[in-house]
Amino acid sequence: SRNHSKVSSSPLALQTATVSQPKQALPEALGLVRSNLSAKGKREHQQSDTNPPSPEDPGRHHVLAIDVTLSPRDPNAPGQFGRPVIVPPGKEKEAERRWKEGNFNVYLSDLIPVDRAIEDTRPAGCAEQLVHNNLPTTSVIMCFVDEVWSTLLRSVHSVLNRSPPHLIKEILLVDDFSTKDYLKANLDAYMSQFPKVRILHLKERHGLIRARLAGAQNATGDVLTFLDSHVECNVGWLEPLLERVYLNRKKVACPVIEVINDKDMSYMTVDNFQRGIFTWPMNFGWRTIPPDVVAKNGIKETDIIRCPVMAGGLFSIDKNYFFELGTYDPGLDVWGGENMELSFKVWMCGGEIEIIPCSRVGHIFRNDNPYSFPKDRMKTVERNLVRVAEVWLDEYKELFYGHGDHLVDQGLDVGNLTQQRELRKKLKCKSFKWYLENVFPDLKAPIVRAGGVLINVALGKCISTKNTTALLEDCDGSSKLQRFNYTWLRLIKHEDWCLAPILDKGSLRLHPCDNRNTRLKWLHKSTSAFHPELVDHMVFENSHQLLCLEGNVSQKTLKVAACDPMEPYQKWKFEKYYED
Ligand code: UD2
Ligand code: MN
Repeated sequence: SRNHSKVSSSPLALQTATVSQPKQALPEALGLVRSNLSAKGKREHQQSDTNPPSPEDPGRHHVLAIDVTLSPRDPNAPGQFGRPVIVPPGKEKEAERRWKEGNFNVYLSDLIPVDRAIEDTRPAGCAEQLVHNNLPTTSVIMCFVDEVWSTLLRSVHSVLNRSPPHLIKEILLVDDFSTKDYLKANLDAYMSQFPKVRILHLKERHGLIRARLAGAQNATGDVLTFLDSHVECNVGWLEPLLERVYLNRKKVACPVIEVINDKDMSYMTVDNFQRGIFTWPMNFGWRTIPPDVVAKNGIKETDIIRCPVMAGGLFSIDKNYFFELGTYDPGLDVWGGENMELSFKVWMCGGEIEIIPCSRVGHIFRNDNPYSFPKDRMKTVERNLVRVAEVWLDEYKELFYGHGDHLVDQGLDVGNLTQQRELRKKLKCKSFKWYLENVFPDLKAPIVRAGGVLINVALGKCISTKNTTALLEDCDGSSKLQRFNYTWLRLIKHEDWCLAPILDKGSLRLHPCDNRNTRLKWLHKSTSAFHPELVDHMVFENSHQLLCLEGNVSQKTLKVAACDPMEPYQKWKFEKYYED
């Protein structure tokens, strides 16, 4: 049967960074301090007087602590200051029913103010940091499809309320062909009260990647700042990002992504020292820098963290640099993989990706996309990842294919890649090997899964090559003829020759290797996922049956026979396994 191991190769929504207990805000106390401010009538966009005195440096200033919501109209409103909210008695059913509108607690989002205050979660020291006076302006680009009304508004208000106005060239809302009536009827009118907000209505569904490109092409600011449409930007979020881009236009700056709880809408902070990483087959994740490394290197909470990959949704990038890099691969559809693509591209082509701990933006993490995919969801994400792997991973793409099950094996069309490959050449980007050694040395990326001699466990004999055949011999670890590599694409390779399950008078045939030839693919160890009893076997999967490689007792010959979990002569072992 073709019942392969169903290893999900791509989660369909971003997972949360590890979350610690929310800092216990003292809302009352904060409210007090904040009402004091409002007593002076400061409800305009201006620097609050909580800022420390100006530094000596004439070219720089302390990060502006602009927050128009410091003294909210209604301090007792639900969700105010990022507090958790409870669904009122009797409304549970309604809240439950509305969950699916956004795959989070939509009812509560509608209940809390669109301009609520949230706690300043920046680490100590951030407010005292200096940034340049002449920072570049930015276009904030927010793509959305059928976003929940109150959530979309809260995202926009958080930008307007907590950013220095002179740095916001515009807020570009890219409507990726939303279908919801409330958006069609009200969005343009609502946003028309904010001169800086522009709406771009796409004429067909582009998916978030091409929607961002449409935004970028229409942007007039120096820097592009991408945000999801269900976020809340925190105090002082923007300047630290722009400062990095200003210092070096090839830096891509990401805020710490905090958590707007999907159930109670509370604003929660996340653990410090987390890097954006990926594991095979290219799943994005967070990895905390180990405490001893933090201690040994004296890393501070405010220190910038270099990341092998970015989460994808929230970042600032110099506009011209983005276009120099060839933007995203426009062949990527709907959702997924574009964060990998841009991350590899940036690092391998001379840039850097950083998380800036003094910049913090909350995001609603959902367990599933709330919108539909024009084509099959799994196939869409898979196709995107294959495009990335084929253009950027070099020989390491085998690790991508070897982990989990891949639909390309079943004839998935990933489209033309010529332009993307040419772009990489034109930009003279470094190799993926360079990336692994210099940017992500802690990624386990053995190019083969196993290697050395291949022993028949029960017979204690090894496979040896003779011209274009292979047979059993006494093991000799020093003999070149007995060296094999088992690759992630499941080939058993001796140099450029591969073991084929074809017998010729007791010997196995060797064929020129071909990564795409399924007739050369052996399952070993990885079989455990769907046939745990055959884990030590060397399985060849024919169209309708499983065959196993078997050694012949007291002879040098080999055979291919029906798999039998109890048959000791069917058990094989490589000298060395590189998997963990
Ligand atoms: C994460 C990223 C997201 C994107 C994605 C991988 C964060 C916080 N989020 O997933 O930005 O990089 O990984 O692709 O890092 N959208 C459209 N058209 C579509 C689909 C989505 O405009 O066809 C919008 C959507 O409304 C949202 C944004 O794109 O504002 C990102 O989508 P998401 O929130 O479903 O992705 P998320 O956060 O799970
Ligand atoms: Mn999102």
